[in-house]
Amino acid sequence: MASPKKGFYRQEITKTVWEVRERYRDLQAVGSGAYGAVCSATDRKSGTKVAIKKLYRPFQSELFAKRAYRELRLLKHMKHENVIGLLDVFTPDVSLDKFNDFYLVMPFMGTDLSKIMKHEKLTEDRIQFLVYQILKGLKYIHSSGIIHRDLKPGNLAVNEDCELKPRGDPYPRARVKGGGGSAAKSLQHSEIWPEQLKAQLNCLRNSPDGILDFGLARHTDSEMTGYVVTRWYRAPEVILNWMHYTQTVDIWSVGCIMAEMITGRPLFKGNDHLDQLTEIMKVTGTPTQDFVQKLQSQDAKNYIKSLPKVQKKDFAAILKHANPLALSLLEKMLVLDAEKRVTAAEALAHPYFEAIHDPEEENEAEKYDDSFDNMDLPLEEWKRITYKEVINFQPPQLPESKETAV
Ligand code: N61
Repeated sequence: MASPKKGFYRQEITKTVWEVRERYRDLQAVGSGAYGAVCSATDRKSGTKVAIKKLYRPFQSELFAKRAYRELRLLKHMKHENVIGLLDVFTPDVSLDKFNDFYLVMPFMGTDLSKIMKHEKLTEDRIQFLVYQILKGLKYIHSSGIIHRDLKPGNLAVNEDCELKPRGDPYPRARVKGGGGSAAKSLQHSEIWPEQLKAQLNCLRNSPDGILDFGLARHTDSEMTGYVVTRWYRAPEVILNWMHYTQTVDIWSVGCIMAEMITGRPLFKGNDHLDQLTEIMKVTGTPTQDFVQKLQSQDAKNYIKSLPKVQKKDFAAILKHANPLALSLLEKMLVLDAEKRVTAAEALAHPYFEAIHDPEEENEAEKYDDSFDNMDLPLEEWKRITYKEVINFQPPQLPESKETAV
């Protein structure tokens, strides 16, 4: 094996060779899955903790290569504080001819919403703040033309920024006392712990045994079958393949996540696809005639028409003691008819967020060109365009104060 490229070093981590830039130190395995592995590391240049993803043999087939290219392009496009983005991408290979591996560097996210919800009951003001940030991230993603499709608590990283942690206290969040949830408290809270509350949308898949799987691989049918978290946050039109879906599938997921933040329990825990639809309709009521007409599938139409009629329930009856403005927002997100659901941009302007809503923070993205998604290119072509993207990557500007000499 040739010696490492200048400025790179080599080490073995869980039976794989990692060859990374010298600025990244203290690599530690965080998880691995079918498509890659992730390590945490310290970035000596910025002094921050980062996550480095190494894709598993990205050019072993056209399919793997396309998936790798897609993840790189998506992550490169995302430049928003509530959406996972790229700090760096590099290859230890010296030329296109030798190009076989590349590494993606992202800000390290310490935990995710599913873990947080397991351990503690979220206070009213944290719920408001987190949902606001999720919606900001979603407005940004949607404005670029991308649909997330798989939003769930395990896909919402919550940053525990070490720099803001008071010394000697590993769990500063636990010290945040909440309660009543007045608007004034929300503001106070966000001023004290802005980073701890930062939610970021990503595509991290965390299976029950802690094995991570990432990226764009679609869930398999078996992963979506039975009593499984992977399906509980899915919009009804996705679960049952009712129609071509739109961006508001993600709004449905946010509604489910928000309800769970309030009660501490998943809202629609179906045992299987149809049971889940029954659970959903116990809340939304069986659909109206004009909705049934919109369905593309005749089978779906017949099935829905055959269901016993159920009245819509008031969210106040399901989520007792919840803030009336939170209920009003939920009523607008958890609408069976996708065309009638609020958009992320509309939801941000809802009175529930009045105290923290800042239109200047709610920016939009440039359009994302996904035309390659419908292309079948030869392996060498995927490799060439991926290499080009790696080489022409421009790192985000670091704040002056954080830059330290290596
Ligand atoms: O999140 C991704 N990939 C990703 C994100 C997205 C959108 C949200 C823009 C839609 N699409 N894709 C493909 N990858 C990823 C996530 C987590 C991860 C590695 C890669 O591992 C960690 C990241 C940070 N901290 C700890 C682990």
